[in-house]
Amino acid sequence: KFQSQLNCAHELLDRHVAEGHGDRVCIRAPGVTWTYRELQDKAERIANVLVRDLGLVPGNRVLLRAPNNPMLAACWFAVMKAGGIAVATMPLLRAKELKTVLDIAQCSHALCDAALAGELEQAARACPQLRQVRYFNSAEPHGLEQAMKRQPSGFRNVDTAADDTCLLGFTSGTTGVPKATMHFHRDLIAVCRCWPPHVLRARPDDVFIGSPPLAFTFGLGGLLLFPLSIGASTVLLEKATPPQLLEGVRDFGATVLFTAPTSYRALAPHGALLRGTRLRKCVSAGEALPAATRTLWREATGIEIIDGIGTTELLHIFISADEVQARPGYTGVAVPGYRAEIVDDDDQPVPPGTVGRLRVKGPTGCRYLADERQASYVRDGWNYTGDAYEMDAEGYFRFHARTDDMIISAGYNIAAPEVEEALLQHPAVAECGVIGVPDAERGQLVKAFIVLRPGHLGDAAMVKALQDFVKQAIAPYKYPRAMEFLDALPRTATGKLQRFRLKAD
Ligand code: 3SK
Repeated sequence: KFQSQLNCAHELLDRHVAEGHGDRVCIRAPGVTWTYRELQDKAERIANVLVRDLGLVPGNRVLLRAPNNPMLAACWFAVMKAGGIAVATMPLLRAKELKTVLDIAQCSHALCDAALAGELEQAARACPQLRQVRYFNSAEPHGLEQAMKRQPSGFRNVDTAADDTCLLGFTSGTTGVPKATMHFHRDLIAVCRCWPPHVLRARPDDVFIGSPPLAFTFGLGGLLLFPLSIGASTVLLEKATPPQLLEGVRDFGATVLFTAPTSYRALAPHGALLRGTRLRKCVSAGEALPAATRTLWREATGIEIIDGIGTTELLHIFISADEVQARPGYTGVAVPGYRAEIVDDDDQPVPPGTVGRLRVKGPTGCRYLADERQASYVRDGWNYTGDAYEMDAEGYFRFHARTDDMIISAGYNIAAPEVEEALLQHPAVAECGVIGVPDAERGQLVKAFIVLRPGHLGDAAMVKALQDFVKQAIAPYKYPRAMEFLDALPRTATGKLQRFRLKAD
């Protein structure tokens, strides 16, 4: 059987050096600037450590654990070059969660930032398959940097097939049971050739920055694959809270920002500070972008957000709209290269304007590693994302809910995010999450969990004010009949609201 050969490290990194752009700035972080040649040099030394010192053979799985920093990027490329499979993990994972990942992925090697050693050491004791662990960003004699010094620069990339797996992306989903999604070398190149050139349209002189971890495929694409695929530069911040992002955009002259709606909302009051900076493109994904947040951001900064929806299963964004196409309340249209449809419960396409299940087909797709949920995610070549959407006659897609976030109350279908969006327009509301709770009379009752902005009180008067507000904003039957005030909402490490935890409480 003919197999085309492709190693994504060549396309994303080595090619730039070979084409004479080795001196271009590739990665920046506070106190660090690496050119493309420097990143290649580090990645090749690490690849040599992996193969010569640690006995890695192609196909071995390597757990990567670090906040977003240059050494994490170098380790990631080293694994690609050596023909390994990168298993990137969220920095906040605890030992128990790490053990689950190590077991599902059957990792034989791990490269970990020394600052995050504790939980990995604990997990490793219960994972005999994990044979080799090395720590970086430390001066200790057995650290990765010391081992790199003993290795030559220069490494002949393993001649991987285009459809060899190179990445296991973990998705906790909203249910909390993790699944590993397998991606090939060619998938990583495919996502660089679909959304970025058609929607983002960045340039080699762009400077990317953002908050999503490289362990989340939204962050991997936005902060590593996409900038490097066009020879641009990326800023990796270990901590990217809203104030740190603001500072980062200004200090590094960032031009392209990737973050989530919650972060745009928190940044918006300081948006005026971004006027006069080089920032020109702002991308939102990870959860639905409320129309109110889009407006808030445009008014504060003058920049129209590029919204998009992707999934870890499909690797990156497949529905999106650029600044000109953007329509408030709509995610956008199918990204060139992908097809998207709305179907009913029998998998039959529905007419425009009808809410149904979103299914998507394209150059990337879901391949769960040994997980029976594959059969329900992929049917007849279509990926069923688990989102309820509607498409209008012009092919614009409007998000309604996760299919399991639909609340059915007294016969009405109520999309939790729609109620959340209405609540978020009230000046006292900082964050909110809406779920359906069992109710004898109505089947389900709409319940809102609310985090108030400082200076507001969660008393009976506030409940009434918010209920009246929602009744004015959307169909009155959708108003939250139950309400609870919290200090914070449960979110995943990537910032997604965990409605299942609100349901469990
Ligand atoms: O959640 C999303 O919208 C997303 C976007 C890009 C890549 C991955 C994901 C999950």
